[in-house]
Amino acid sequence: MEYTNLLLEKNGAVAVLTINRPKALNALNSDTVTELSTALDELGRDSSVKAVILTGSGEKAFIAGADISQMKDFNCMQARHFAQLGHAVFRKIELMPQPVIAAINGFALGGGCELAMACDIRIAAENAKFGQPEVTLGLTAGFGGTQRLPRLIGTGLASELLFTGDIIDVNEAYRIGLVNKVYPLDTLMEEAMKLAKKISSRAPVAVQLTKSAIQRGLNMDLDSAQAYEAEIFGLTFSTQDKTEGCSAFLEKRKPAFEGK
Ligand code: CO8
Repeated sequence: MEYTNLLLEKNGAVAVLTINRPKALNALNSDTVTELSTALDELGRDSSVKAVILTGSGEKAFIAGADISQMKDFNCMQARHFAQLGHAVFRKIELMPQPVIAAINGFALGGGCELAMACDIRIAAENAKFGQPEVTLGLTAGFGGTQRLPRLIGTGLASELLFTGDIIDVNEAYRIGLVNKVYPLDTLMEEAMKLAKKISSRAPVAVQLTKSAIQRGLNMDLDSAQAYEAEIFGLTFSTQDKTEGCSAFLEKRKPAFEGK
């Protein structure tokens, strides 16, 4: 599939999805969000892909937010539809089988910060900056920021960021747990690839079931979530990968997982 605002490349079992509107600092207009939806469906169906890296084009921005030039003319109904489109597409990231790593190579503001938060893992470059500046535009966060930010960093810190619209640097983002690791910009993609390849080398079914347990479990009470965990734990015992992984350990050799 050809995309206008995205680049989709594959490197072995790792797919790299790049938001490619560098002149607008990769701002998300509705066409880009729609293309993202199609690309996520394509990747989710592709069993050769074991991990995905999501990043932005250029050296300045991951994504500088929703496209303000498009949004400024929205009426209430169009704004609501755009928010709902973002919700549905970002949720696909959480519910697709493969882990998604956000490689944040610059500004991650508004919808950009919200997209990063929908990814399973966030790593960032030293120039990355984060924030939900919607209140400085007379808006609220609309792509899940009011929900995912408190879940990730706690209500107090999230409220401060959402009420002030303050932009924080990568050190603060690391301190509050918004990103896992910080790297020089010129090594960010290499590090993202290393992490994606490490994940891809693990038993694929187990990794995908783990993601499902994390994402589904977050919306359940503890008893239901643990019951779900027990079910998927049991399911791994029907896989060849479990037989191979346990045998390889006992035979003191590296496992050769086939994702079955
Ligand atoms: N939308 C559209 N264009 C953008 C955006 C954006 N979010 N961000 C940057 N651009 C454009 C600029 O207009 C500029 O275009 P041009 O060259 O044609 O003038 C180009 O990108 C480069 O930007 P700057 O010249 O401004 O670059 P600076 O280095 O001076 O500044 C900043 C970089 C600080 C990132 C600055 O561009 C900025 O503040 N951008 C806006 C950040 C922002 O407010 N983001 C939040 C947007 S609102 C949002 O995301 C809501 C999400 C939920 C939507 C819900 C649906 C209704």
